[in-house]
Amino acid sequence: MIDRAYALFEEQQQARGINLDLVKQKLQQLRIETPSWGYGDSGTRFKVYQKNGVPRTPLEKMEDAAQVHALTGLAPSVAIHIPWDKVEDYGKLRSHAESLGLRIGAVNPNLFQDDDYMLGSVTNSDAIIRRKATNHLLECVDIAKETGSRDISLWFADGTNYPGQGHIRKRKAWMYEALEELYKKLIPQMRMLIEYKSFEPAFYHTDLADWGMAYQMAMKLGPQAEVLVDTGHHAQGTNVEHIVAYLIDEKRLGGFHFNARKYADDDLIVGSMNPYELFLIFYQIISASEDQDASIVQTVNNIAYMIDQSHNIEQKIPAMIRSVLNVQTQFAKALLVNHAEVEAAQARNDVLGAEDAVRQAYECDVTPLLHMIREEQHLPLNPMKAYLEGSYDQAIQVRGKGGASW
Ligand code: PSV
Ligand code: MN
Ligand code: MN
Repeated sequence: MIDRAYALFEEQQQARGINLDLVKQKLQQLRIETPSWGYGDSGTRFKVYQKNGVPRTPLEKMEDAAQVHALTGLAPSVAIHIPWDKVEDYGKLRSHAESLGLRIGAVNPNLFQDDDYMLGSVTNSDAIIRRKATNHLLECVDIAKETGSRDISLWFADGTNYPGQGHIRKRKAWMYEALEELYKKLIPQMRMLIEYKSFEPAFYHTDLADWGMAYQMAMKLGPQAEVLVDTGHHAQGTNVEHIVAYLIDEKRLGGFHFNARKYADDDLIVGSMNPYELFLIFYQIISASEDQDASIVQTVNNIAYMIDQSHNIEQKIPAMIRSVLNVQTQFAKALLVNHAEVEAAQARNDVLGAEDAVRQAYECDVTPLLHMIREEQHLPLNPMKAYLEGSYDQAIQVRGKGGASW
């Protein structure tokens, strides 16, 4: 059945001029990092619902993440958040992850859950608080060395609520000062990824509000600083794939935080609201991966695909499986764009022809392709079903309620 469906799919794609061997090779290389905080209890400012079976420790978060990887083959690394994932011995956390077939990914400092940071962390007008915040950033580099992590992933809640509340230019200088100190502590194989967000928790101004500000900081800092695009951190209607193409071209796109949004930074399951946007992001990335310029290709190869999801009412592990699979589906579809066809249409200024060539790939049903890839890797054809029918969920119920939360 799988073979028959795949044979038909192959025939159809060959007729469209697509080399499926290459597509399969790229699909097999796709890796998505899941966030430790996506496994713990989280919610909105109104309520955090405590779920039964939620991990109680960072070690248990790794165990849950290992399920996602075991069933999908797509998620071999886990981002950690300090101090949410604070442990005595990071070497132990690392070996626990490795014993489960995982590795520890990006280290995320937390500069937003301490009373001292109410008016800013690295941009606070009080030098003592700025020092404390910068020390935390430096501590995260030490942790990354122990966990073997390449990336320090930075998101700052810093901003103000009212005009005049803070000195915007002084805060900009303080932000740079802290980032520069962090940059100097990175070892050569490390990177810092600078995330931006236009609003929330501050509502008048945010110190790193958009990709341009993050990019400018990265440029001033040096080649180990890059921009992280969180898909939920833009104003409604922003063309995120344009930002992606621009940053790749400038060789400063370091990674993503994928999630879905309807209104604001909703942190919903990836691909649940606007899968076409995700497809178009991958279309830009894949098109850049075929560039003649080797440094563009290298930028693309180093992009960290990460999920940043916060579950309020969802079951944690299935929600993560859904996200990871949705990323894979849109990536697979984007691999089916016939770039020569798009370029030919562009060359004749054929607006509708170009749009059609891109959309055609999105409209393909990639199920036979994904089934074949999973079968070849000895994975369940339907990882979600396999999880729901398996015994893991039952086994973790003994953890009870009141597990780790953010
Ligand atoms: C807050 O907006 C946020 O969702 C950022 O996107 C961070 O990456 C994440 O929390 C974890 O700190
Ligand atoms: Mn994020
Ligand atoms: Mn966010």
